[in-house]
Amino acid sequence: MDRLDPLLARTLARRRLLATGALGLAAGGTALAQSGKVAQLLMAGGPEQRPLTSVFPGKGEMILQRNRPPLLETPMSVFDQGVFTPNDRFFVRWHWSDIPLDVDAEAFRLTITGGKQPVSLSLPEILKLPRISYAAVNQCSGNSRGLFDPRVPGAQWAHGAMGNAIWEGVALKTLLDKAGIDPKAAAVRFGGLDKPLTQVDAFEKSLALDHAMDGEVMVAFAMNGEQLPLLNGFPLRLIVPGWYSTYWVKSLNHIDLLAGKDTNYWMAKAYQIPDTPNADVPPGTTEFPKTPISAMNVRSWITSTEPGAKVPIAASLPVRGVAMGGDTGVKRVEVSADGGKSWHDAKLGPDQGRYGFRRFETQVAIAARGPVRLMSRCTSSSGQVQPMKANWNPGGYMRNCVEPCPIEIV
Ligand SMILES: Nc1nc2c(c(=O)[nH]1)N[C@H]1C(S)=C(S)[C@@H](COP(=O)(O)O)O[C@H]1N2
Ligand SMILES: [Mo]
Repeated sequence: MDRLDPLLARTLARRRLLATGALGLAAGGTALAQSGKVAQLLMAGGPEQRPLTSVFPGKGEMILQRNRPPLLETPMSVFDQGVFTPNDRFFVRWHWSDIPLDVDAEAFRLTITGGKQPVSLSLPEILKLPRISYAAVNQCSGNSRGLFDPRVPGAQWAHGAMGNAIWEGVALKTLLDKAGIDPKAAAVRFGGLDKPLTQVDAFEKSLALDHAMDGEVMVAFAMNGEQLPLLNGFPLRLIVPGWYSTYWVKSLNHIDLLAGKDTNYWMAKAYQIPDTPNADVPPGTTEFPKTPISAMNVRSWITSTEPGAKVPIAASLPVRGVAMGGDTGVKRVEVSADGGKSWHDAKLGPDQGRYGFRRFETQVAIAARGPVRLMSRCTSSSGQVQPMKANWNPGGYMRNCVEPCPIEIV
């Protein structure tokens, strides 16, 4: 028996997933019942509060950044609990408010146009194809944007617009081979069930043909062994391992092979970064050569302690966290307890593959009561090291500097 048969059964049973009222949409998107609990986030100007919410279907307690369309951030403490981010705590981001609130899994079709022949596949047909699976970090291009100084417009995320999961699905190549690649094809465009409310371009992204055909880019139907939560793209989403999640199109239902470059807004105008090392330009700069955002960079975060925490004095303090190499693995993580003057190597957790998180842990010695600046610094398998100085660009993209975690020993 196929081990994902229960998944198929659940997928097909899942016709109406969300009631509109549950998303607060019927009430105009404002009347979300709140618990009154707040999260304290360290942003560029100092600590800021955000409401915590548990009212979104399929989601546990999340930091509410915006409710229509939902922008839900994962609290950092979730990353301390394991290397994989549970589906019900995984962050959520949509651009347009007309998002799928229910999906008829039986009627659903994934179409491919622009190939030698048109393809239309039902979910049971897709679930019968050969599968691939790997761990990969899904990180928003603007993760940590709220730390940009000077501040920039856009979703004011702290560090929780990311998550690591085991994705399972069909290699995009397998699907494109079914369509047959026209020799003139240059790019592949992906779109989902969500729609803009006005006459503007739908959220569609594309990849160069050779990237789309690399055998790793995946059309996923499962996340951590379960069907995708509706808010994370049920029933299918694109996985582009090592690249920012702007390319990871959710509720994917159409794929188009294009003869030329994609000129739609989301490829040609949005998500452009400075074509400079680490997308860095002097603060305030607006004119620079641009290029579409692509691969992620090396990062790490301390998850065992929140910034601002008051920690009772002891001989040593355990420090844990998660690290990622970008589009390569993690080679090394160092930890500092003196604001970056001295560093020592942390112990790395099991290697989950080049695209996933890797946990690290160590103990730091505590000499006396008072303020301590904890830091972690990751080196990727390709030798990229997190810089001490933050990058800056007007889109608030690709932050990856060493993040200080100031605490107080009491
Ligand atoms: N269909 C669709 N897919 C989308 C988006 C969207 O607006 N619509 N947003 C993208 C962006 S910018 C991000 S950060 C991720 C967020 O994925 P998640 O909500 O599963 O965490 O979805 C990506 N895929
Ligand atoms: Mo994003």
